[in-house]
Amino acid sequence: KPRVFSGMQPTSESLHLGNYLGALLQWVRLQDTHDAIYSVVDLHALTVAPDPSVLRDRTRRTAAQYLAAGVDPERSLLFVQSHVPQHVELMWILSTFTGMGEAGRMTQFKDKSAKVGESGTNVGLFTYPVLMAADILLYDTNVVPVGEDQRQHLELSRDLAQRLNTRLGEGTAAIPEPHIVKEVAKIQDLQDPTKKMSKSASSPKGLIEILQDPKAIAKNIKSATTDTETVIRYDEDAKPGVSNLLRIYSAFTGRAVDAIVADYEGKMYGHLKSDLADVVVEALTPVHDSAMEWIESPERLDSVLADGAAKASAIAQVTLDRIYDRVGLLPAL
Ligand code: AQP
Repeated sequence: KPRVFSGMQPTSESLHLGNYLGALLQWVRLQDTHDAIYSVVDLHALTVAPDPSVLRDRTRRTAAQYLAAGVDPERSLLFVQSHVPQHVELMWILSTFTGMGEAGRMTQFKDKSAKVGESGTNVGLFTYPVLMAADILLYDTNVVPVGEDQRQHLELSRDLAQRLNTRLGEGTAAIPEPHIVKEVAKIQDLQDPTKKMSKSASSPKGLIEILQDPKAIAKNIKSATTDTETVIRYDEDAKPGVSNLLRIYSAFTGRAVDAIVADYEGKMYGHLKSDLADVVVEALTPVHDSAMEWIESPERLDSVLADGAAKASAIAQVTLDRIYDRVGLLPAL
């Protein structure tokens, strides 16, 4: 079976709808056809200097949400990145294959460091995509399900894999393919639908969070920014707000956007929002409840994570040994 790998950072109390539709639901689907490995990438989260007292809790909460959404530990490996030390070891090797200019062109680094200014940024934020490449290449990953915002990072992972094969011989690294589902790859902020829904940049009203109170979810949907027209139709440029709501509606119901638009002919934005709020709350309630059960049984959760880390580490060590050997490191006796 082809291998799928992906991860998310434990940088908030709850994942948002972009994380859920753009990534997590794709992870769940790919388990049927792929050998799946999913990680809570806590080392990546250190780049934003999280409060140490909340990071551990958010790491468990993020894993709980993976499980609640349908990542099945019987079929997939689920682990915390810092439990598998090979990620950092491979990252060092890859950093020696990465050009300064190449890393400096990453738009996420440019955007995030521009916000905090050069003195507020850190080297970890700069090398973030190299650690991400290590995450991916360590498992000889074929497919990486992510949202649109990660496309450029994935391109770097592919370039690094190709470079390893050119310099160290074919078969050194597998070349990963992005799995980006166009319709859900960029869920927009409800308040500012020209921007992506984001853990760090969205206002609380711009977000829909999996673990949010259903009333707050409905309220945020009902106060979503639309436009001054009154017609419900799909037009990403002229009507980004309405188009975003239609895409979310379509993702949850499995119905085509055109069919939804036809249903709402002659109706008002308020109708669409109110129905969408019901659809989203109904779909997220079982996920919310299951996540809370996992969060309330940390021993059970930690045992799933320990099992995942042991198995992931065994796979990772094989890749790391191969690459250490090919770059010419002397094996320890
Ligand atoms: N708005 C989005 N629409 C679709 N997919 C999205 N993803 C994130 N936002 C959207 C995808 O969710 C995964 C989360 O990866 P991450 O934890 O590394 O977070 P991120 O990409 O940095 O995005 P966030 O969650 O909104 O955080 P910030 O605020 O830091 O930008 C990835 O697969 C991502 O593509």
